[in-house]
Amino acid sequence: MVEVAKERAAKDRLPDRAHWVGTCQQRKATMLRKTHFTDTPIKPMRVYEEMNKAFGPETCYVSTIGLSQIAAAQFLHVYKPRHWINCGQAGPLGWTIPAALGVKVADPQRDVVAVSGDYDFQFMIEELAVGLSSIFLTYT
Ligand SMILES: Cc1ncc(C[n+]2csc(CCOP(=O)(O)OP(=O)(O)O)c2C)c(N)n1
Repeated sequence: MVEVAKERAAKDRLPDRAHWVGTCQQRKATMLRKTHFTDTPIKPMRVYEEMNKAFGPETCYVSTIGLSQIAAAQFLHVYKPRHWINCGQAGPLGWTIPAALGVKVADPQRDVVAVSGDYDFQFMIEELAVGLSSIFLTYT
């Protein structure tokens, strides 16, 4: 597509979308999503806001699927490449715990935070025992 676009641009056959791009950029800059809520009972956004405060820029998040994962993708701040580990598409419930353990095994220095709903969590909860029985996870 890029090649075709370049060919068309060279022949002056590419529509000028600079105005549309400009309006998009202006909306992105001025219509920021509200993320700060102080309501009681607390809203999910508050949880992610506190997570952003608690976890540093080195944190690696692992999540599978569900509302908690969708909101995590929208509200958590991820600062580095490959620090948002998500199975993508129609994620299989239960993936989060073993995937998070796998990230820790692959890179023991990494701070790993698994974001999981209760249903996802219980699907493969036995993997916690696998983690506990090996050297990479300690119970405190
Ligand atoms: C093995 C499997 N079964 C069913 C689904 C369909 N499904 C996707 S999200 C979801 C609910 C997830 O609930 P929970 O893990 O508690 O997360 P929440 O949405 O509450 O954050 C279901 C049943 C799935 N993705 N994988």
